[in-house]
Amino acid sequence: MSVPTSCRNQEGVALVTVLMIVAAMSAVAIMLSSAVLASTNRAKALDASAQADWFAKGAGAFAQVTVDQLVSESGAKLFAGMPMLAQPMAFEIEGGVLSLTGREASNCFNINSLRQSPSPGREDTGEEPAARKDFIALLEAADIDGVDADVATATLVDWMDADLSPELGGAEDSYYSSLTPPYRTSGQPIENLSELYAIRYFDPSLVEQLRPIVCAYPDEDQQAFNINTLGEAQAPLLSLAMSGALTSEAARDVIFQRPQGGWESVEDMMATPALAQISPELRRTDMLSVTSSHIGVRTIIEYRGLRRIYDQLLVVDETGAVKPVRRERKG
Ligand SMILES: [Ca+2]
Repeated sequence: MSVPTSCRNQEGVALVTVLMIVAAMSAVAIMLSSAVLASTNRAKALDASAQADWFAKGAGAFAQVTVDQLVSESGAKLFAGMPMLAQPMAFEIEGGVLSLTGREASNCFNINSLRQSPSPGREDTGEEPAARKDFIALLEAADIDGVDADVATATLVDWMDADLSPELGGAEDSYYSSLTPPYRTSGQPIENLSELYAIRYFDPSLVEQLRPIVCAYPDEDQQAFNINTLGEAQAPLLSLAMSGALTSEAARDVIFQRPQGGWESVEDMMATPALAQISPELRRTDMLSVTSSHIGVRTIIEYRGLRRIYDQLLVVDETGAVKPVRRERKG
């Protein structure tokens, strides 16, 4: 017995409908599984990120304890090539690796010292502040191309001072507000060297040349330089401490000839022929030391596909205690 044509047509329609429902259900199932997968990956990434933050906190505390131990064992007499400064300390963690690298951070001119009032500790005599004279001398010793040391210093002072009257050659809000986009001076100490890019005349070339010899610390004091960790790029600092009587090139030679393990004392270093011939009143030995007051630690955490970089600045106070003063995420 043959099936009527209308029945066959109805079966065909039902089959197509079923196929369409199956196709739609499959599409929904695929969408749901993609959404679940994306949400699982996101949850995993968030979990890894939270865990990396905990590792960073732990590493920060560990770095402080390690530096504290290093300082108490050595009396803060850090020298170039000592283990913590020469190579990173790496630790395997479940799912990754964590490394800590120490860095001498005392060997730099603290540009926030330019905020000091004239002749610190004395009455304002109208004299140019000592820190400003030093910064001008440093820029000259560093022989930075195409920069007028007086103008660059005046502009930097104007950026940080609270008033709105420009120094000779400097720049205040009246200059920055004419730029596109306009902005204003901070009137505050420099927080990070990258802020220098915003200041008139401080182009990337100048900032890069300054990086090895300047820093921006929360206090306005100038710390002594550690003669046993000075790098050759920091030779202008030694030239400054010798009141310019030693050229940066000659200072580089002195640093290059430093004995293994460093000098015992600043006096020992002064016995070096190149320094011994400099008149004693030009040798500002109070700017030099065999100990470190500022130590930086970089922590790199590589964990489940994440990479985190943190920089920490630790200060050794007069009692020898190590205190964290700044911590920033670099990447
Ligand atoms: Ca000013």
